[in-house]
Amino acid sequence: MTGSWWKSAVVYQIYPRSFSDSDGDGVGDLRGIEERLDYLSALGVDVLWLSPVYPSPQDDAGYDISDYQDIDPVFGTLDDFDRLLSGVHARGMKLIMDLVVNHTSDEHPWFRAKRDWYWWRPARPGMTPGTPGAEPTNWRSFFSGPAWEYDEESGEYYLHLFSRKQPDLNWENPEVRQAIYAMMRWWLDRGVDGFRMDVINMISKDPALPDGPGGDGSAFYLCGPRIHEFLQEMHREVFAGRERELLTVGEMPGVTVDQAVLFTDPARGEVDMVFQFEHVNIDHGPSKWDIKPLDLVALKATMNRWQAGLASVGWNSLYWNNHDQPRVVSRYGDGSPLAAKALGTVLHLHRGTPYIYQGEELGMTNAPFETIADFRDIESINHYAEAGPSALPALRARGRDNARTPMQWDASPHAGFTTGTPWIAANPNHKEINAADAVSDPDSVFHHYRRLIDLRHTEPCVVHGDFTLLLPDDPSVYAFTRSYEGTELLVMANLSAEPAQAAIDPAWLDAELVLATLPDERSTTLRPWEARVYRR
Ligand code: ISL
Repeated sequence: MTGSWWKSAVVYQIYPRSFSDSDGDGVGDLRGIEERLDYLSALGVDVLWLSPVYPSPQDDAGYDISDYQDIDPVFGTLDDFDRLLSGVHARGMKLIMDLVVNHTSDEHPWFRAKRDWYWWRPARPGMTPGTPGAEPTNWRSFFSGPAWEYDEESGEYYLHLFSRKQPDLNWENPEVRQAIYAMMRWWLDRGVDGFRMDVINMISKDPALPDGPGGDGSAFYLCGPRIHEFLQEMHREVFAGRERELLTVGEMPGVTVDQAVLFTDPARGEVDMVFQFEHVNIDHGPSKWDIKPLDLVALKATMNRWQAGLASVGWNSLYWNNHDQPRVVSRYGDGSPLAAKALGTVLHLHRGTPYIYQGEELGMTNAPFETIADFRDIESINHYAEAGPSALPALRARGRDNARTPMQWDASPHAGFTTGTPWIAANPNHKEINAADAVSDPDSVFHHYRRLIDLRHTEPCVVHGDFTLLLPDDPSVYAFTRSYEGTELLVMANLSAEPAQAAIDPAWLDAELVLATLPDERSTTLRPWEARVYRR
């Protein structure tokens, strides 16, 4: 909204539960975030995105909201929020909120008072309500089991694409939409700078709610019939005419490039950018637990398709990590600081707005979960209940809790996150990987990320340059150029543990080496996990 200021911005995602605990109750909070603002400002990020801090039974770690216009006591108060927001603004940063309006908590007062704001359906004809298989459709929930919960009292079922404590709102009802727009205006009037919109491409459903193949109803709720109409209405009702610089980013599982062009075409007034999922879905089968090794050629191909598809209209968001994904340095890297730098370099030099997830700038890794008792996430716990102990290797590799262990501030107990007992154990590697050490070491992942952010702020080619993928079939080297008004950048990274010969024009070795993760050897051979950026 208002120009395209966000094209040169870098966004930092905070997962408040796990960021910084000021009061020793083991859960991060708003005052904890406030105490860390100078760290974020030193990193150089422009925008902070807060995962949900609203009152919530915390069934899905805050993505089940029971009051949209308050703060959960575990995180603080509205006064704490206002103080945090002014601290963010005082440092020249912005703050966006998580907007979770595909569903509420079943403990939101709306769920009892406003039955027709949700999706209710009778049992399948001829079946006894409440018995297995009698659900209105065969849809499966993202968190295992059917997407329908039986309600004894009314004898009907309600739809929940996520947990049974997250009933889906019925956006067909105009009262629902107006209530949400009013709530969004309330936050903007309070001073927030925009929203990250949770599963926003699921708000329009085919009202017939037909059965889907194998229980997959996604054809009837992903980018449904009225999705563009709803987002355009939201834009008019909430954002249009506001003079401030705002940011909207829609989380959209299953979105295609063609749809993303429509969602992000500024002329259509929908959202500024979307989170797509192709690049984080390529290392598994139809189920996220069916894990496969990374195919780098396929990763480059999908990234390239998104770069090309949004080159002239629309805009990309760029991310490796968030609170739902395992840590990229463990997933697409080998867990080392060098791999963290290489992956960061590749991502940040694409065209689009980069998102950093807390701890990514330290090279934080997946966690050494041993038994199911080490996990906290409903998705992992439900999957284990359904699939049994054989699910553990996949949970360890891909479980969302990998992203949710405490932010590693220092080498002290619990990584300096809390003086109490953390709600989930800190990764023992905080003795080696932590912010205190990283900030004082000019060669750290942290300082590399700081330089990447600085390059975006100072080199227009990073923001605006055309993107050309090189060596698409090379299984180890990720290389591309960017070009803008006579400036050309070459990015090349060896995303493997073996030396790799980069088949690029050796004349590039005479260009200015803008960023490098290893000492300059003026060679087209890249050392394991080495990354370089040249400019000419
Ligand atoms: O995490 C996922 C992969 O298992 C996704 O399916 C994820 O559930 C999906 O991306 C939607 O995520 C968002 O909505 C969920 C919430 O649990 C996630 O944390 C949130 O990012 C429901 O609100």
